[in-house]
Amino acid sequence: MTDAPAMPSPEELRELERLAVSVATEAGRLVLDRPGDLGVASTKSSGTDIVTVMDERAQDLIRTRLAAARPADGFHGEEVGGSARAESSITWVVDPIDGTVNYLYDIPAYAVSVAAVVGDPTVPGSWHPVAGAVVGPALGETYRARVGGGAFRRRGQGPESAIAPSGCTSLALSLVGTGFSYDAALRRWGAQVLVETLPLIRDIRRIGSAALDLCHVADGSLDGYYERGLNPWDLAAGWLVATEAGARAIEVPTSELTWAAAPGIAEELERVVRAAIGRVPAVGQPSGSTEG
Ligand code: LIP
Repeated sequence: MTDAPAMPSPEELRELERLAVSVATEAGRLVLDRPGDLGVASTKSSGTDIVTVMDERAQDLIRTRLAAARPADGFHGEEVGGSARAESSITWVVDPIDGTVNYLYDIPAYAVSVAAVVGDPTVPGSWHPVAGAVVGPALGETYRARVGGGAFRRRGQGPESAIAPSGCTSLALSLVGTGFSYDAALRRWGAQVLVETLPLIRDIRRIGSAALDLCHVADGSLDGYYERGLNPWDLAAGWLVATEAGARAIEVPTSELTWAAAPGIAEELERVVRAAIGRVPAVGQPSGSTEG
């Protein structure tokens, strides 16, 4: 890992967090109101990896608001055109609708994820979220966190409260979230890992949004979560919310394997998942060969 990038001042961290909440909340209202065409604008890595018109509109709104507030910052968004190098030390990593398929099917488990990171999010292991927000507009949930500031959730118009992971200490009694790639071969691989893991836990939940999965580990509504093949925009804000809430997680947000868990099961969950990964032949490898 390259030298740790400089950390913003406490005042700047508060400003970054406030801005993340503000733009994610505004984009959440736009997405929830669903003006105009809900249709699929295009597909990306596969026929099921969709971009809705609202993904693009929400990303445009977020990018416009962030550029007006902090013009020197970089931008790294999920949708087309979502990239600009930073002239400051901050890059915004944005998923305008995480859980896009849920959104398309009007299933409420989707979220706007906005994170300010230091380092370069296009270089694995070289970046770190420092402030962020995850807004689930259909769920009425707003999560926020900044480095050293803890993690908070607001439900509807209710009071904001500090959140913490569950007290689960038994993997066999743990409720674990996961997800699967849009790529068919990786989905088959993910299902094989699940076959190895499922008998060892209470049950699995496939919610369909990594950002919400990570926030649900942060507030204890999941005991753990793992997934491979995510992009920085899926996990940047949720990873910070989980770690600031006191969950254990992979030390640097990475798409190789994202995991987060209540402290009481973290070590065991990571060990079990990595062992399952080791037993399942890597995609494209002959059976019997595995990747760690
Ligand atoms: C989604 C992730 C989810 C994963 C889905 C998809 P998107 O992101 O949040 O965890 O399992 O396959 O990648 O594409 O909805 O922004």
